[in-house]
Amino acid sequence: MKKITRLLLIGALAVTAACGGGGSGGSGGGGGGGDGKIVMGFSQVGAESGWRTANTKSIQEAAKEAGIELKFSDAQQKQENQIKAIRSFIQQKVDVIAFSPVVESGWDPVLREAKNAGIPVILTDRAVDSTDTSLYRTFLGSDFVEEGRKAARWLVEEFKDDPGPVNIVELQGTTGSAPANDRKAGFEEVIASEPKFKIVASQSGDFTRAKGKEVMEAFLKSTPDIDVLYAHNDDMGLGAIEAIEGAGKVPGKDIKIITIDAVRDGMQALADGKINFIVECSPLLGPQLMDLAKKIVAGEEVPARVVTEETTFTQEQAREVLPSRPY
Ligand code: GZL
Repeated sequence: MKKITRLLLIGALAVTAACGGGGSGGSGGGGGGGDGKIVMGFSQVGAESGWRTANTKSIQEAAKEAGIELKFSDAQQKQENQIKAIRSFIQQKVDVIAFSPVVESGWDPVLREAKNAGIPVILTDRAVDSTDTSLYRTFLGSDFVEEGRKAARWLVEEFKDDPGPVNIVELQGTTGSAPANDRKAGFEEVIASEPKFKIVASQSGDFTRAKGKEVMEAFLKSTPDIDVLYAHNDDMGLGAIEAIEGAGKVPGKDIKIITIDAVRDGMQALADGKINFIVECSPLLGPQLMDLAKKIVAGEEVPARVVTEETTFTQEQAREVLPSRPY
């Protein structure tokens, strides 16, 4: 009789261990924090732009609101710092890891380490090019290809009565990043059907105002007859405006400018007529990210892809919405 009792007891203990809630390593259930709180390790790209600042604020405020303990790391736009941070989160046995990958490639080894540690990973803002989609649970962020298409569709309409050639210079985002690759692809896909549009120069401005100004100064020296600037974010466009004015030209008139993001400074320049069109890319991902994290830690299914809603702005629309813009 004793033997049967012992076997039943062992079986019961084994079942409890397998279904045990929470605890570190995101095995579902509660959180890893001592007080049952979910602990999230977040690796942020850096602080390179107004968009990034707004994104960081959204994540930090949403974590507080959701009662999630946030371990936040700023990678200063270096992939090796993000990999170090993710390894540190694994060591600390957080319940869930979220990050915005600064570039698309080179993530499989560290994501496999997180998977082997039983810690779920959420991609937010930018994607990775891993073919093994089991390495992360979901990707929350914009459709950058569509953002590039929206920019080009406005350009085609704006220049529909112009026989061309229409000479375009392009300030690309961070080399190798998903937004830079995809915004370029979407834009080129749409102008491909209109041979009058020519990208006569294209270079990375690393999503920063300073670099955008520097590269635009070089474009203005080396490239005659620039009709349009397509900048992958507002910050590079704002830096380019300084260069254009420094060259004695009028931004928004001598050179039409299209940017992406719609942060406050960009919207102000749009309202002032220095930018002609902005495609919105929402940084306010915090609340959705925390909701996804809670569901994943609780063992619930989540969609593999969550696309953020966003729109576009003309100069007139910018003047209307500026007073109520949250960032
Ligand atoms: C887009 C984001 C980009 C922004 C830039 O989701 O990754 O990075 O467009 C930011 O402003 O630097």
